[in-house]
Amino acid sequence: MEAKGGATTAVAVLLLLLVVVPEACRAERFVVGDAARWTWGYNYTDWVIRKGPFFQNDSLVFTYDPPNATTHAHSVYLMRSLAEYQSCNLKAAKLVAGVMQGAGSGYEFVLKKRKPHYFVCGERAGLHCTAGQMKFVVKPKSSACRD
Ligand SMILES: [Cu+2]
Repeated sequence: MEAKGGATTAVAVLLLLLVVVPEACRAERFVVGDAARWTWGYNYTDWVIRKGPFFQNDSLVFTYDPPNATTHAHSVYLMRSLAEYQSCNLKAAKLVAGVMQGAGSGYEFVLKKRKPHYFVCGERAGLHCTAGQMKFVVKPKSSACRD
């Protein structure tokens, strides 16, 4: 009887901990595309749906090889608007990480602002964005734990 009561108490404490410490309180680090990394032809919109939701102060890590004889060069740009994102129009886009910055452990972008982030690859004048599917939108949610 006593042992059963102890087990019940342990379960109650565990449940309390789960309620008090929600998972979203921790900032997380995501490697964009996981094993596929940042590359031509991968569906990053699906990746975002699988990995989300994202929270403020989470970080996205872009890893890609520097230009060489066997791989395409890649880069990371932020679009200013949904329209520019949809059309892959890079004229007003902001360079976030150049072709060399994805090497090694990659380029880490911290999602500091609670606004839509329109990420695209800017190579080949937008071709990697249009035909290569190298684009995705992330809108971090706020978390009471981080405010
Ligand atoms: Cu690219």
